[in-house]
Amino acid sequence: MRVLVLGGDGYLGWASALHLSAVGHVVAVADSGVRRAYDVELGTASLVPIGSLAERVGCWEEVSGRRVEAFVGDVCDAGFVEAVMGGFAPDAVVHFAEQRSAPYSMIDRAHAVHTQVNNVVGTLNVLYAMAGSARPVHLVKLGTMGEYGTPNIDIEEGWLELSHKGRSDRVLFPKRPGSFYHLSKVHDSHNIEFACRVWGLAATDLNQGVVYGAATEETARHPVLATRLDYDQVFGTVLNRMVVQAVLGEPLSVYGTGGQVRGMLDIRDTVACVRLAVEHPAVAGEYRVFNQFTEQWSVRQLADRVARVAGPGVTIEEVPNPRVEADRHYYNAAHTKLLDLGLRPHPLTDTTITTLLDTATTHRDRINPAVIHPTIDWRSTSNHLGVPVG
Ligand code: NAD
Ligand code: USQ
Repeated sequence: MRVLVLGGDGYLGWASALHLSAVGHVVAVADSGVRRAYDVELGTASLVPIGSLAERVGCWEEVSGRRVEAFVGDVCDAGFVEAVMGGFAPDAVVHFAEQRSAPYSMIDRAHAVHTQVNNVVGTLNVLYAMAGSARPVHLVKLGTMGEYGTPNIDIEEGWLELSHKGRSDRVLFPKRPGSFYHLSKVHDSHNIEFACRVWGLAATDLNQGVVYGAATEETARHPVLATRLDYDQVFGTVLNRMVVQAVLGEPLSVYGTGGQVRGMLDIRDTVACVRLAVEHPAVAGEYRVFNQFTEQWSVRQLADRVARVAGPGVTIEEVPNPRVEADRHYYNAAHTKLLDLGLRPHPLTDTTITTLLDTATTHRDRINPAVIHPTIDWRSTSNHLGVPVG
């Protein structure tokens, strides 16, 4: 298949593009480079050094003999999206190209507006380009488990059979997200479902949980193929951050009491799930949702696990929660559809944590301790990055 990966320079987009290419698909990536600009804005950088997009695709061709075409541009530019879609003629578009940090979206008005405009407009441009395409295109869109929030009922995969006053219907599962970023994904989901219903498009919304891990089979083949790894308070995800804190000898930061439960998965499972979704497309008019995670953990359980594997001297600290979120709640989310398609998960093991600790130790001199502590307070409408919460 011909697969266009939007956001193909990012943590997951790059790894997914290589995996799709490795298994024989004809792959192109498109990216504006805005994620690298956020690094400059935030005074941080990927823990693992990464090459430029041109260096990366050049290295992949040398290592694998396979070519990945690279397009540089903004998906908020409708002309760019139409030109790339028209020129490359994909069978599937995998859309990762969004501002993906919840804390970034909660800094202040400007960052909330940027997040929602970037994400919602980019996705609308993709939907319009698909609707205008002469050939059918399957959209595989990265959504998030955080769209659902933490309801006091079981979470289904996107849709809910509802009975009300003696009548019943199949409705989109109710959403109660926890940040302006997560809300942007809810808005996307509604727009995608509408486009499938009205224009007959085919789409898979991958409601992904929190990802951890530094490498996949393909990114490990050469240092220039490494994908980015974030540990800062804005873009670092919880397990990746705790591993870096352990290597620094700093307490592992549990926000609040750490009772908040999240669906999580290894980056090796992300690339496998994306491939499964691409290779088993939705049909015309179908909007389907897969909950993309393999295990659910509380933040406290994760911290305990990292502390045990990292060894004596690593402590855990409950810090005032900068976010507004429940830290005691019911959580039971369905996640069978990708397993039914053949996903064979990599559960979190001590070896995975040890490998991450080794990666962080190798690049210890690149860690900037100043960007780790949380300073973005959900309760404030105007945060200053350097001012501690609490
Ligand atoms: P990332 O920030 O590392 O990568 C996103 C890429 O998209 C970046 O390279 C960025 O430059 C690009 N991009 C952003 N806006 C763009 C635009 N308007 N035009 C062109 N390129 C643009 O993020 P990631 O961790 O790889 O996440 C990828 C997707 O997966 C996101 O949509 C995110 O919401 C979703 N997701 C990520 C996680 C996770 O834990 N990392 C979990 C669930 C869902
Ligand atoms: N947390 C801590 N300590 C930390 C960092 C985080 O306790 O040092 C807690 C947070 O309060 C939260 C949980 O860990 O309860 C997860 O936080 P996170 O920063 O790892 O993840 P999140 O902000 O939810 O966002 C990440 C990705 C986002 C994706 C989402 C999937 O950045 O792109 O959509 O995971 S989900 O959480 O399922 O919505």
